[in-house]
Amino acid sequence: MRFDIVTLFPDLFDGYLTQGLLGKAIERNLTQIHRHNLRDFAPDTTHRPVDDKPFGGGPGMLIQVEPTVKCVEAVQAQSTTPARTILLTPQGKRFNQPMAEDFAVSERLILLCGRYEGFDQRVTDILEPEEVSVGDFVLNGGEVAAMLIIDAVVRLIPGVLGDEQSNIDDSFSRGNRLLEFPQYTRPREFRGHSVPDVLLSGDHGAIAKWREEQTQLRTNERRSDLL
Ligand code: 6GU
Repeated sequence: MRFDIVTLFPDLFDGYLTQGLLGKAIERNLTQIHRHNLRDFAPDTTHRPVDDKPFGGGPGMLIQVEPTVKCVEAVQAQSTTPARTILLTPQGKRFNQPMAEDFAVSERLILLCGRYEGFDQRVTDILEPEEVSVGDFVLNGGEVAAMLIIDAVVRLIPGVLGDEQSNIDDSFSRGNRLLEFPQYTRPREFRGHSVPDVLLSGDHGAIAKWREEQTQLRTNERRSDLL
């Protein structure tokens, strides 16, 4: 699966793309992640501005339509596989696990990261991207949202996780939409805090029952909207 990130700050992704699970997935060619600098598509090649003041007035600057549309068209043309285009904006549809699962079955995603007050409306009118938000808060730009989406999607690509089971058990996946039960590892006791006896009992039936109860309890306490 290929991701194309369109951004004014491609270097923001440097560490993110080389570390951990994602770094491994790229090394193993399970995913390809390309970055594209919007500034490369600025019509004025001396100072390469890509933003301007909104018509009608108002605070801040908007990303202009020309470099954005040209950049996305150039990226689309790099492959014969058509890409789904995602525009990251707090005005979008809220990202969640079913959306991640839906993205994970597409071969190519273009992620358009906004900055400033967002994009000229004609970017949406012309490219007809899917507008996606990662939550009810405002970020300085779409880059962190793009990382979040890539993170959630890449781990659903077959072979990325060591244990294929581990994303079936994840909270919010299609198999289990409740919160996860608490887990413990060694030592058995730390500063008077002990591992629950049942987990040391070797009674697999009792362990499964305890975990199920903990899932219900936790979900009820923290996210009763999921029940
Ligand atoms: Cl996708 N972008 C920005 N700038 N802020 C956000 C967001 C996206 N999702 C939630 N807040």
